[in-house]
Amino acid sequence: MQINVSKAVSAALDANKPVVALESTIISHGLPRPRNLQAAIEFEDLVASYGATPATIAVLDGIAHVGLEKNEVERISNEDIAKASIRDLPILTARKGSGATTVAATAYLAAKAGIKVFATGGLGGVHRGANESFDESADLSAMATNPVAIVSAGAKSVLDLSATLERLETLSVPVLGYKTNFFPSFWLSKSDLELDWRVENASEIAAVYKAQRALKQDQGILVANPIPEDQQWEKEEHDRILAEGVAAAVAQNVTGKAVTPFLLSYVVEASNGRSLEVNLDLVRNNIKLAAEIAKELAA
Ligand code: PSU
Ligand code: MN
Repeated sequence: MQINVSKAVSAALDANKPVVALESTIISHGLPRPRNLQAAIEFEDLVASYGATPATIAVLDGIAHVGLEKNEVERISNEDIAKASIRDLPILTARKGSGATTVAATAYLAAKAGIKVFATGGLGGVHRGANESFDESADLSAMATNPVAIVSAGAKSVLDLSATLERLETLSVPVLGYKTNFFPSFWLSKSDLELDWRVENASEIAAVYKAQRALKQDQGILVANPIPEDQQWEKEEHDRILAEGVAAAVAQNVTGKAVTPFLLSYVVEASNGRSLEVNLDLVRNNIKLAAEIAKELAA
């Protein structure tokens, strides 16, 4: 597949300056219009404000773009484009189609372009009821094969977080709790799942990343970065609306790649936008840490 690295991103990579990858599925399928365009621009500006170059990644007309121009950011926000995981990339290439890349596809393309750090909202994972549905995000297997540090507020609490951590263990993906001993639960700062490893700063994370390369391992790192407690969603409302959303997905027979966008938009509506504000805040929080890690790795 042809990968077009934007001028700004390739200049930064050539000069060994910090670069942070951003995904496009969250823009096209995770956030409602027209708020999504505003968010896409804000995320890029935030990366830049922390001294790194943003590289939003998407597939446009069969070509993978690493770093988007302004009109391309508008395209992923306003056009109805497919949600694209790794397995969709060859199909979009053959058909000259467009796709918003998931965490999995973004990590894959970032790694190909030589980008080491990626900020998202929440990683995909094992869905509740996966013992019957087999619904496990390709984000997990992608983390096992792409050497990118992904900064995420844990995984979405609509998932089976315990099973998600078990799979990450099987896949040999290190999970580092940033200033926490517990796996964050996306809109909530913590779950009751304890992590093996806690780190206090970006330089510790960069050291693990470098050690992984020295060991010639193919895995990335999941940096579990909790939203600050005073910004999290109120637990009672969170638990109630999530249970409703999961039940609605089952009742309406939502399956496959439609599940995550369905649940996200369900909770945004049911919470009158409260979950959306928390979602945006946790991405902002992840971008800050990702930029710090990218700067450590470029130093
Ligand atoms: N995190 C967010 N919003 C999102 C997603 C993650 O804050 O929309 C997206 C990511 O692109 C992730 C995808 O890769 O949800 C997971 O989808 P699935 O469960 O179908 O693999
Ligand atoms: Mn799935």
